[in-house]
Amino acid sequence: MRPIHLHHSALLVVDAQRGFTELCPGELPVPRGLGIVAPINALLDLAWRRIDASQDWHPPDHRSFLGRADNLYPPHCVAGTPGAEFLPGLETNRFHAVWRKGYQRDFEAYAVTAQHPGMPGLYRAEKIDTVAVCGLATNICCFFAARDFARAGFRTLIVEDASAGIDIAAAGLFQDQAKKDGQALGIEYVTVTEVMHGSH
Ligand code: VGL
Ligand code: ZN
Repeated sequence: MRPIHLHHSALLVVDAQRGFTELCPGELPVPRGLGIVAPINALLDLAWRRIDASQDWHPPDHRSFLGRADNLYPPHCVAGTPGAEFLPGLETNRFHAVWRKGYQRDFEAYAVTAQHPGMPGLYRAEKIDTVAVCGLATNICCFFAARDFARAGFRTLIVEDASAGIDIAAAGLFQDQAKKDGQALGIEYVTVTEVMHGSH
């Protein structure tokens, strides 16, 4: 991995929420979702120029929910409920900003950049050229955010062992396909160890 200059880099922690883990089995549990807490905390220790987090934050009748327009997922990460809270043990005090998304009933926002399209411009204005993405789910909300930053011209990495993925056949979202698409876009798939030893 080419070295990362932390002074010009942002860490983006995507949807590290209880509703995407076995803590909320009726929501949208991602296998090994709880296993990402320690690796994300290790990343949070580094001297990133910015640390942003996204938070899936749905109304109770969001279009993605079963029985609604998209009919894809059980209700998950409903605003103000336990499933919407960040993972226990996650060092959320390290977050500089939390970007909520998916809060409009009729608008799905897998990518935080779909809900907040000004983010790449903000990063550019702050002289950030590199974005490291981690969280849940690797092949869905992490992937789509990473894709948007890569398309906007940022060096973009997905830290795989600080993320966990899930295949959702009904939505046509698969882990191996997302990684192929990501690599074709130039997204670098890296490990926490590589970031820790390859950044300054
Ligand atoms: C996500 C499906 C629905 C995610 C969010 O964070 O990957 N996936 N809402
Ligand atoms: Zn959602």
